[in-house]
Amino acid sequence: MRIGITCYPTYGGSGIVATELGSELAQRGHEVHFITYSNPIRLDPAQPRVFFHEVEVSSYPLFQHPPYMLALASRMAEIAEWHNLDLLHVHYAIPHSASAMLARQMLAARRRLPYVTTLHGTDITIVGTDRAYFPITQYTIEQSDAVTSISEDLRRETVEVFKIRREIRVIPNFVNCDLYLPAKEPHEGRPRLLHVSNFRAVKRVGDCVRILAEVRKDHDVELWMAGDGPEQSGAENLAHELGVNQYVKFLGKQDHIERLLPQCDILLLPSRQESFGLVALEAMACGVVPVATRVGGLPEVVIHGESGFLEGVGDIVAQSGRVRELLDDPVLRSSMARKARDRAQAVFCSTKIIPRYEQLYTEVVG
Ligand code: GMT
Repeated sequence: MRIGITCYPTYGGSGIVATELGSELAQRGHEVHFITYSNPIRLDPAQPRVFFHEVEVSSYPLFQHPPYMLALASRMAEIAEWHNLDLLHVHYAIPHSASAMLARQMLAARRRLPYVTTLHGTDITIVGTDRAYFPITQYTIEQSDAVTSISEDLRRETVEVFKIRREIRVIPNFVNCDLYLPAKEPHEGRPRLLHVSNFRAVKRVGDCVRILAEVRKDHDVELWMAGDGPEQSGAENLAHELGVNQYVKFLGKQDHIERLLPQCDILLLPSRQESFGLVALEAMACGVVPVATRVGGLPEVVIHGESGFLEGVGDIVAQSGRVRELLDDPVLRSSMARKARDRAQAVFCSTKIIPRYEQLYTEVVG
């Protein structure tokens, strides 16, 4: 098939899932056209059957906000015609679904161009429910030729909040189990906690620092923080305030999480909301045990007490307690690490999930 993919090309789970999906589809023989405002971060454009088409948004003094949605719709329609696309697959509803709907309409007289919308989380739970975007999000979801959600929890929430009557198919996120592998050797130095995110408020990055400070009372551990975003300086200040700054390393944005994860022991994901928690899955594939919060879709990914631990949001005592438990009991940690890897492989391996998207495309294209 010839598939057009649109996503946010920056750091963030939805863009990563879209990019890795495109890359896996190309490896399976499909032709994949990324239509985005810049080259997706994890995309290798040299890969066979992968193409990148930039969306340029020109400005004009009259525009207070350049109309990206329109530029994207025009580009989608143009690329669909030039490359004879079978369908568009948009990741993150806002504004990609609206652009795809418009592109479909623009070409309707000449060709069919169905579009699939994949809901990732904040497009529903935070941005989509904003009054400014609610009606258009609801409408473009209803209008999609197919809609998928990355967890059952997000599906339920979308149906409840937006009163969606059409089918929303759950296709969970996936991980390439040949790329994300456990470490062959234990790493040197102190036990290491890792956090990876875009450092937005929803991630509660300060909690990672608080957990470190708590655990350091009786364990010599360190914390690596990968990514960046608006909450980074707050986390840095907090580390100074709590006197643990020399044990926290801010790594900035990382392109190769699969290289970073095996150098760490425990993943911290103390988010207030997480519709899936892709990094928890990536950690599990690398045999790094997640200590996360019991929110959103995380219980669908991490089985509490088996492949990781889930505790209440903001419950530093409970989350630190789980970290201590894992540090104090190497047998427990290695058994949970093995179960985490097994679960990632058995349920979320890309070889199992990508065919579900292919099946959906076949149904949509007809
Ligand atoms: O977590 C973020 O803020 C980024 C966001 C995104 O859209 O890039 O992540 C969402 O999509 C990811 C991929 O499907 C999920 O793993 C994340 O759980 C989800 N984030 C939230 O629900 C907060």
